[in-house]
Amino acid sequence: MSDQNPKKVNENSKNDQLEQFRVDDKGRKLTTNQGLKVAEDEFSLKAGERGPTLMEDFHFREKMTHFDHERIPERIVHARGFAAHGEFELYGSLKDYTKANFLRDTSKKTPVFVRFSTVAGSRGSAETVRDARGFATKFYTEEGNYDLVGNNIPVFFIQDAIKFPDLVHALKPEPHNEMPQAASAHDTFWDFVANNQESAHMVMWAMSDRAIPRSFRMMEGFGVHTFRLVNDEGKAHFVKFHWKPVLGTHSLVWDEAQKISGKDPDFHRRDLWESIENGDYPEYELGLQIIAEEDEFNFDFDILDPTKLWPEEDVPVKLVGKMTLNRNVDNVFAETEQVAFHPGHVVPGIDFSNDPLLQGRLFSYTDTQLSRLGGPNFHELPINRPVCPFHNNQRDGISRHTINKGQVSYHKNSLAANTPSPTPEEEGGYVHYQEKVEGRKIRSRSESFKDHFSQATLFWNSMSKPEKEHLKKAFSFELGKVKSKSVQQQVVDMFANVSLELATAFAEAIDAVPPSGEGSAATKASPALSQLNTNKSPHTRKVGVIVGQRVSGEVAEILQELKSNGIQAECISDKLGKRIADNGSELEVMHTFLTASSVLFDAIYVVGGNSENPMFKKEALYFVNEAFSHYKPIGATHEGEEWLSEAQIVGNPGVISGAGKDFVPSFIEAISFHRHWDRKLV
Ligand code: HDE
Repeated sequence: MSDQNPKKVNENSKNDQLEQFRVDDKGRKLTTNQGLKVAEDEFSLKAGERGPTLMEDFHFREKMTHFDHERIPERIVHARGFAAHGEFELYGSLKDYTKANFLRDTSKKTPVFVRFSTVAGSRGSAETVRDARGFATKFYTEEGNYDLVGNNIPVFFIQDAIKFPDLVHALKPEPHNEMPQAASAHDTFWDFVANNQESAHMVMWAMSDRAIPRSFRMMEGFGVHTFRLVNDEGKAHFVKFHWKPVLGTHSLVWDEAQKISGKDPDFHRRDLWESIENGDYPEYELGLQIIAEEDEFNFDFDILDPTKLWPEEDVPVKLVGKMTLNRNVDNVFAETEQVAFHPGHVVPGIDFSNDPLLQGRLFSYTDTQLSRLGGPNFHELPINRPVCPFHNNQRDGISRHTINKGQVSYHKNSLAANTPSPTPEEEGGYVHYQEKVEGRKIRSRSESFKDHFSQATLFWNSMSKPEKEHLKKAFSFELGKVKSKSVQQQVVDMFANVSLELATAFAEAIDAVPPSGEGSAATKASPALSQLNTNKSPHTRKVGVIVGQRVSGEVAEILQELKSNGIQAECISDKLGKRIADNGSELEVMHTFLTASSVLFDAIYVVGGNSENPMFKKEALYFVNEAFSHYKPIGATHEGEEWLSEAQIVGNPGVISGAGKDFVPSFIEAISFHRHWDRKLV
């Protein structure tokens, strides 16, 4: 939790810049876009009261034309996204590794804008679908914008960018009937997987709990590719970027995720928005894994291969700074939708590697913005402008904002004393790392990219028992939706190379021929990959409190205690309104059984206390049983205690019942564990 006060945020230079574009229309006169005051806005100009509308009606045409174009083409991938502003602070100077100013000057707070997204779904799709999440950060540095355009999964499906259109065509809804929306559980995706086996490792991640995060605030971010950091002496190191959420990495369970898609399709954006509004600012630490250039070939994988991660036990993650998201956007379209990220937006001291996926991305992002944002001037949109000045000889084009003065728009020139002029490297001009490159022009893949299964098995070996069970179920679900028997069988046979146990389990579930052969003999594991080893904290967790018409004063005290531990307790009942506890304190019921659902909370606390409504207990027990089946912490006091006994769940892990001084600490501890997997479901 950050204690940043809002005043400091207002001092942020990006915010000052955006302020110039903010307009409040409230209380103003209605005008056309040319500033003409409008006398009538309800009737179009017609030839007679019952006559046709006239071409001359410039106001109608301006208003309607604008409306017709209020949607721009959505992003072809990552269409559904949500963003927030914040700042980045460095723990210590990284000058030994990089020239980048924002990574060496600890006195600086760099403004950032972060957009989280799903990949496959369209802009209106639900947020808790099974998918990778985009985690794109724009750092507005004094040396220009630096974009770290990452995902919440550290590897990718393919090794070469030329395959990206194929991957996305296979993943997106099938073209003949545009189904299914925001889902990989269909024939073309799995056909792609089986026939492009480099996807094995990322498929393991996509079928794991990582693909159904509890919150944007509780997921890791990864730059995926290997990049370079370059220092003042021109020495380079290979680097991988990580974001580590301070609250830990936590996920939903699949049944819950599916239900949330209906109950609250905006679940992730609501969570981010409300946390920031409440002052519970999401925080992520920036981590670097660094490999010296001389060690490039000392690994059993190619460090340029984006289907490979660097196990954290072999190459430790050095935490170098912290990002805090502390301000919601003013307007989703102007900021979140129009922001344009690009992995090629770098600053001196950050450079690329020859990862063939990264190389292709360096072309794609500008190209896609040209059609998505309508032309070459999208860098002038307020959210995309750097905070430092920018000058060059680029001119004109659709929606140009800048009014470039003067007669000269070419380099070199004498009429403007050869300005704008290049900056030498020593003074901060960007110079590409002078890597030696040699080779024939060929289309092929290096031998060192051909091992597709070792790290998929490493991932499997690193999972805890419940995580392995979730993987088996996810594969069984996804392939259970595939219609082609041949594709199902190909996938079983492919994943037998990763784990015989996994492939056998889902082969059985989908009635495919069980895999034969030995399976993988690899035993290496990386404990850092299991979410069971993540940070645990009760902070910002949401508890649904089921209360009736009568509430004991003790309950009000318990809720107060939960709140003072950073937990959000929200009351649910059969009717909205205030409840006066028997000690005189007041509770506000914010949700009813109709508007709330157990899946929207991290934990349930049942108090009870309603004898008049015969359905009350039934509704309360529905919440309890559902939360129990999703392994959530459940607390009960007063009448709720009896109800838990009736539900026969008392004594299970994470089920805390009985008023008394131990209740609150035990319940908080249970909440901090997130889920209680060693529970026997009845
Ligand atoms: Fe992207 N990707 N991508 N991608 N990507 C886009 O750019 C692309 C890849 C990522 O919130 C597009 O502005 C290619 C990896 C994020 O605005 C497009 C390849 C990673 C976002 C594009 C990849 C990403 C995008 C669509 C394979 C993680 C959303 C709209 C070579 C490291 C950014 C846009 C936002 C968006 C191309 C693979 C992350 C089409 C060709 C790997 C987070 O340009």
